Amino acid sequence: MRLYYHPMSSNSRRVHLTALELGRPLELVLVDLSKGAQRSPDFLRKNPNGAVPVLEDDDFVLTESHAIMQHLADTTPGQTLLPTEPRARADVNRWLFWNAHHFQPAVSVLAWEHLIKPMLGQGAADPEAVARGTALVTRYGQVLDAHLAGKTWIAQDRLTLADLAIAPVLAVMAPAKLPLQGCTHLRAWLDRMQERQSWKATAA
Ligand SMILES: N[C@@H](CCC(=O)N[C@@H](CS)C(=O)NCC(=O)O)C(=O)O
Repeated sequence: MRLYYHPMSSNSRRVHLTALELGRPLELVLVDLSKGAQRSPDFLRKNPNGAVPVLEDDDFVLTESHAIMQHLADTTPGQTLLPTEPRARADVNRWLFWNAHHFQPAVSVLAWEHLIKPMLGQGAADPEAVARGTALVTRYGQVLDAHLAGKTWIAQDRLTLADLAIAPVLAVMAPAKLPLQGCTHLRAWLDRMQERQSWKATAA
């Protein structure tokens, strides 16, 4: 299997983390986002959205990182990252959708203003965007923090795709100035994630 990715992409990282945790070998193909390789005609044929990650599993081409994680789990016999029992699976899925719909877009606002804009030389942070991003990350960060009180993992009392999907979003905690200092349960969980071999192996 081949993964088109970029090492600084949190969307790519959750797929790479999943493959490592599942013991699935991946051929990694760098898509140089800084040079616009995601908009080349060849790449747009794989993903018309012009974004990484893209998985090629023989003749099956799959986009969308959360869907790719699920496909990797579903095609790994004996895996425990994505339950098959419907309620347990739904419990994990709810966090994948929460991440894709609420948390990651909120963090992206601050990552763009504090980290990516300066890297690209696109000027100073916009105070209105920073205020909006700060409010959203605070709101959703507190949801996750409260959920993690007394828990080791996000879902099902074990490591699941929920943990592997959400942790990469928080890799920009300091440079994106995420307002999560008071979220002690969230931070303890992130520390546990950062201890994992898969996390260390995928550090940009
Ligand atoms: N919803 C997509 C988002 C993919 C995405 O936005 N990837 C970013 C990197 S983290 C990208 O390739 N951006 C390139 C661009 O927008 O030009 C997923 O989960 O896979």
